[in-house]
Amino acid sequence: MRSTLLLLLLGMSPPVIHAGLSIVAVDQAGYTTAARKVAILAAPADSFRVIHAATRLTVFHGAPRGAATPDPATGLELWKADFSTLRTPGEYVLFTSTGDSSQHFMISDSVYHPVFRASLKAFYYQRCGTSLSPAHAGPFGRKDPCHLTDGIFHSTVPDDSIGRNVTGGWHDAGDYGKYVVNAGVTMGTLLAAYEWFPGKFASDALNIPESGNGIPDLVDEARYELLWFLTMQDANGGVFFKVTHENFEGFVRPEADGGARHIYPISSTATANFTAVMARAARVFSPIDSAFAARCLDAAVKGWRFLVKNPSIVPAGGFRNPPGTVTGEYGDRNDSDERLWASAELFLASGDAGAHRYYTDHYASGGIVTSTMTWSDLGALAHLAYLRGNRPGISTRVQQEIRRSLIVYCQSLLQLHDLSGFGSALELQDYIWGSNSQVLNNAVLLIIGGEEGGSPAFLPAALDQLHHVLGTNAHGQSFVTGIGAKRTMHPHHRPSGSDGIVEPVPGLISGGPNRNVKQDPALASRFSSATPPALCYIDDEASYASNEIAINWNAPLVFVAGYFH
Ligand code: G3I
Ligand code: 9MR
Ligand code: ZN
Repeated sequence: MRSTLLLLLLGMSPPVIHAGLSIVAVDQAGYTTAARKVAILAAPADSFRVIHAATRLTVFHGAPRGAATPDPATGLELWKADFSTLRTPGEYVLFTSTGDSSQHFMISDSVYHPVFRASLKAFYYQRCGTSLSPAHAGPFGRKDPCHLTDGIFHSTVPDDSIGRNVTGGWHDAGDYGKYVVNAGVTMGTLLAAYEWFPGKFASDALNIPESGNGIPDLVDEARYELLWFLTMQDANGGVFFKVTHENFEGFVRPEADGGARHIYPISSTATANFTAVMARAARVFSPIDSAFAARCLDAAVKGWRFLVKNPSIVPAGGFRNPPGTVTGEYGDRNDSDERLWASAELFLASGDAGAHRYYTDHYASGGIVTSTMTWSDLGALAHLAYLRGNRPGISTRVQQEIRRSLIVYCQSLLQLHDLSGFGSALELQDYIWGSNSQVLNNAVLLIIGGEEGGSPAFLPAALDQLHHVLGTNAHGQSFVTGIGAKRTMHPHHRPSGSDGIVEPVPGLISGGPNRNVKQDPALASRFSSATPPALCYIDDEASYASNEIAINWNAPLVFVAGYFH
């Protein structure tokens, strides 16, 4: 709301939405020297030139290749300008013979370093229950801690009328709520990145309060969330669903957001996500802080016991908001994928035979890797954990089956990628709320598929997913705040909308195109069900269904940018 006001005051018109005309879309963070480099043009041109930004010298000259048919996701006719053989580091612009030009971009082997750093640092900015000092947060800091009474006095949990201290953790998204279910997939992804590729995620210099303590900042940042997780577990091992107001708060500073925040009842999806995360955390922390690792494992074991004792979904039918509450529901009527994930992680952390049996009894029901992970579908994370795990007693036969299934699934992603004008491995129906996270989670699968001996085309296709969210898309926009010349400027993010600073908090990724345009009024006023799905996006703070940010969307960005940096 703040940014719209600014524009009005300056007498400027609101941002024009890109109909896809005359765009020259590039990855605005840039390209590593050896990588494939392809700009996408939405208008025909006989030739294109890449120009060195400073010297204005033409360093590459080529002819675009046209697509035979319009791109289904955008309805656009598209052309590819391939300049892969340009490998000299520098800053460039691409011009077409018709006079269109790209945003500036870099070629260098460190282009994803800022993306990785910013996307991980973004979690620090999401911290709740603390102040953010100017030394670490610059202009995006706050003197006073927020939400210090979370859960202490108010509770919707029966028999828990005195409440409990559930301060800390990260704000979920553009709102200030804290939801265990969504934090589950987030933490699973972040800790997986570290567990599988520790060398790539070892930076201890992101300028968070813990930087320089000898522990990778990713692990320190994860611990901040884990400490909150621990507060959310009841004595019976079950885990409370969320901590929020009854209604979404206004666009106010976090520290100005007073009033009651409630703890909502225990759910089995929350408990299973918690169990999986705690088990993985136990493994990650074991060489770093064995006492903390033991605490995590103990919590995971209690969580698993609760699940074993309650074999059907809790509450019956899945968690629903009680009357009067409208905050995020993360509605999920099926907790079997969460249970599967918990079983795999607990077995890998402790060797628990019951958990192992649960995994091996259930892993193949309905196929193995059949979907990409989301907050509601943890199947892929369960299988990847088992595949990448090692523990005495692990079944190499099951691992081999998972590997084969993953590679088949990645082949289907590769096909989607090849059919897509802008290289995203999405089907038309995948352009839903948070679609950019689907793009990046597909990249995570392609990375692991590539690492596990799949096609040599998997890794370049994974990198194309990163290019897609960093600018090679129908909006010619980097969806990551602070990255790229034309980038998300008006995310649905309360801290960014209430700090009086033009630049939003950096390192956050927009949800992205959402074909269900009735899901917010800003989308509905611009688009209809006839709009091609990938066009249904607007960089407007009002558009929570296409331009909010969320921790579970940032986590795969950290994974993918960190992998390629
Ligand atoms: O899965 C179905 C798919 O089968 C169907 O074809 C498609 C067509 O409508 O819908 C899919 O469901 C979507 C679901 O997300 C799947 O992820 C729903 O339409 C969509 O409404 C739902 O959106 C969720 C949104 O909350 C509203 O409930 C987002 O995933 C979720 O990320 C978002 O989370 C919010 C929290 O509630 C509150 N905090 C902010 C956060 C981010 O916006
Ligand atoms: O701001 C809320 C956002 O974080 C949620 O994802 C979204 C989910 O429905 O809801 C947003 O809140 C809006 C509410 O739903 C309707 N009134 C306007 C609110 C945005 O300011
Ligand atoms: Zn807070």
